[in-house]
Amino acid sequence: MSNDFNKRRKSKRVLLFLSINLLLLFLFSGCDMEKTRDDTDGKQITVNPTEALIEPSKAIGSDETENRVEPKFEDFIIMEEFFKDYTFDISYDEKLEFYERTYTIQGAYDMNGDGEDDKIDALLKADYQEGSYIEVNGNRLVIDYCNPSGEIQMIDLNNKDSFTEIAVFDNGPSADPTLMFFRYDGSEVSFLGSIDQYALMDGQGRFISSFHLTQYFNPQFFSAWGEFEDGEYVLTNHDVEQYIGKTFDVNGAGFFEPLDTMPENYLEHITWDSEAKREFKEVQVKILDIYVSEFDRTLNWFFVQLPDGEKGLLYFWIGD
Ligand SMILES: [Ca+2]
Ligand SMILES: [Ca+2]
Repeated sequence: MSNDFNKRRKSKRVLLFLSINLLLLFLFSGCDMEKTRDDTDGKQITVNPTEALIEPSKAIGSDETENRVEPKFEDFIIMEEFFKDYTFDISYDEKLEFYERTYTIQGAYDMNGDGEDDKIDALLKADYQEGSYIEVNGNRLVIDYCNPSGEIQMIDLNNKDSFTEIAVFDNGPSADPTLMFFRYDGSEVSFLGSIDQYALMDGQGRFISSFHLTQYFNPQFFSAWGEFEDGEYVLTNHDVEQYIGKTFDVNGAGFFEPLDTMPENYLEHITWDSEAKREFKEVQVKILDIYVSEFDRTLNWFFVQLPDGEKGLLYFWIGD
C-alpha cells in the first residue's frame, strides 16, 4: 500500500471519527428542538428531534454533580428490559423498499397513568420523508426529521412517575440506531429526547449511553450517566481515574498501537489499520491511562499494558 493511500485512509478514518463525535453531539446535545404550534389547530405541535443540536451536551462540572446521587452501576440494564408487554398494530406496504415505507400504527395504552387507556395513532415515514407524527387522544405531535425503522414500544422510563412513554426506533443517517421517547401528559404529546439504542437504563430515569460504557472490559465501568430534563439530556460525569492502575479482562476485537510512553495526543496514533487489529480473549489488560475530557466522555481510548509488558494505545470500533 502506498503512503498516499494510507494517508487518505487515515484521514478518512479521522473524518469518520469526527463524524461519530458530531453524531454524539447530536445525540446528547440538548434537544432545544423547534416547537411550533399550528394556529389553525391548537392541538398540533411540530418537533424536530435532530435540528438545532449544534451545541455540545450540557456537561455538569464536579461542583454541580455533588447534588446528584451517583447511581449504582449494577442497577443499569438494557433498555429492552423496560419495554412493556404490549404490541402495537402496525401496517405498511410490504412491496415498498424499507426506505420508502410509511408505517401506520395504532394502539391504546394508559400513557399518563390516570387509569384510562389513551388512543395512540402514529404515522412514521422512513428516510426523513415529511409527515411523521404521533397522536394521542387526538393531540398530534409532528416529527419533522426522522428515519424510523417501524419498531415502536411502550417503555417506562421512570417508575417514580405515573407516565409510560412511547419509544420509537430511529435508524439514524447511517445505521446508528437511537430510541426517541415521547410522553403524553394528559393534554399534549412531547418529545423527551433520544439516546443510542444500546444505552443502559435503571428504570428511574437515568441512562448510560453505550458511548460512555466499556463494552469490552470486565468488569465494565462508565464515564458518565444522564437524565432527560426539560428536553435536554443532562450528563453527569463519573470519575474514571479510579480505574487507572487496575487490571481488566478484555474480550473482543480491538485495535492496539504499540507505544512506549503515553502519547500527549492519542488521536495522532489512531490508525484504524487492519494491522493494528487484535482479537482479545480473556486478556488481562492493565489500564495506565484513560483519555476522556470533561466535555467528551466517549470512553474508548485507553493507554494500557498487556500481560507480556507491551504498552500501547487500545481502542475499539465505535458507532456502527
Ligand atoms: Ca390515560
Ligand atoms: Ca413512569
